[in-house]
Amino acid sequence: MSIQMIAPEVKNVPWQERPANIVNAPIWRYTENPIINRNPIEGVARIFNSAVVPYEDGFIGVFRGEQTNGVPYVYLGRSADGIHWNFEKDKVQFVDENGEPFMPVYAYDPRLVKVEDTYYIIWCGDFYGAAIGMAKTKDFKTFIRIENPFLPFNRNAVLFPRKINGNFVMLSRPSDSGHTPFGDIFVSESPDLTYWGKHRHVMGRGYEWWESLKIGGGAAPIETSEGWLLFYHGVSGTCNGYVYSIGGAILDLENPSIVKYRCENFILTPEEWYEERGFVPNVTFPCATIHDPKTGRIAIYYGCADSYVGLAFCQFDEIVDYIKKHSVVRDGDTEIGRR
Ligand code: BMA
Repeated sequence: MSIQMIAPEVKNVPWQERPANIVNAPIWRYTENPIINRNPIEGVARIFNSAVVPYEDGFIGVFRGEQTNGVPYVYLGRSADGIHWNFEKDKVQFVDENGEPFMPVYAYDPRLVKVEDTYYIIWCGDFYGAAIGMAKTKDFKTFIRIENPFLPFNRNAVLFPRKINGNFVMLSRPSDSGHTPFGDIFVSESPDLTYWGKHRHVMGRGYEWWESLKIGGGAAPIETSEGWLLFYHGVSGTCNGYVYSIGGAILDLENPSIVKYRCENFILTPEEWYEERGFVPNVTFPCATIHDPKTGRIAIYYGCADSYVGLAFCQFDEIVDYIKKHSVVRDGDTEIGRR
C-alpha cells in the first residue's frame, strides 16, 4: 500500500507545478521568491524564519520581524493565498495567565502548531540565556504565555501536531547563547505543557558534510502512515562561515526518538540570490509547511539569508521516496536515545 499523509485537508495549498529540469531532490522553488521582501512593516527591516498555518478560509502566520533597532519580535500576518501577506503593525502582545502583559525580551524563529483546538507559538527568547518561549491562542487576539518549558540554553523547539500516547511532544535543540558550533535534536514529552520529561535523543549532527556542524528542528512534523516526516536544518561550517541547508527524515510514529529514514543528501541548499545574499548569507531555514493529504502537495516556508521568506514545493510521495531511497541511518539515529 502506498504511504498516506494523515492531516486535515487543505484545498488551497500555495502551488506551482514541478519544472522539468530537476536533477536532485524532487523539490522546487516558487518562481516569484522571495514572497516577503525587505522593510515589510514600518519599523521592521526584514522578515524571515517564520511559520504559517491554514486558518478560516486562508492562512495566518507568526513572523520573525527584525526591527530597525536590530531586536527580533513576533508579528502576526494574514493571507488569502499563502503567498501575499498583510502584517499587523504592532508586534504580538503576550500576556501571562492573569492577563497581565508578559513580553519576552526578544523573540525569534517562531513556529506555529495547532494541537487539538489551540494554536501554540514557540520561539527562541531570553531566559537568562537563549531558551524556548511558548504561548497559546485560540483566536489570534489573546496570546497567553506558558512559562518557560525548558531550561536554557535551547533553540528550535517545535511541537508535534498531536499528542502521542497521551502527551504533548516537542523537539528541541540544546545549544549555547551564541552561534552554537554543535547541536543535536532531542524530544521531550509533557502531559500538560508545564512539566516536561522523558527527554530523549532523536538525531545527531550528521556524518554528511552539509549537516556536520549542527542540526535543528524545522517545520512541525507531518504525520504519515510511515512515520513523522520532518524537514529540519543542517549546518556546515565552512572557511567563510556557516551554511544552512534543509534536510529530510522520517521518525517513528509512536516513538519519535527513533529515526526510521534520514536522507543523506540535503533536499535544498542555498543557490538563489535571495538565499546566498543577505544579512546572513547562505541560509535556508525551514519553519513550516502547508500540506494536503488529498493532492499530496506540500509547500515549505523557509527563511532565506536572514532577510526574506521563500516558498518551495514538493509532492508528498516523491519526497518520501527520495528520503527513503537516499536514507542512511546510524546507531545514534535508530536507538531509543535514553543512554
Ligand atoms: C541561527 C538562528 C537563526 C538564523 C541562523 C543563521 O543560530 O539564529 O535564526 O537564521 O542562525 O544566522
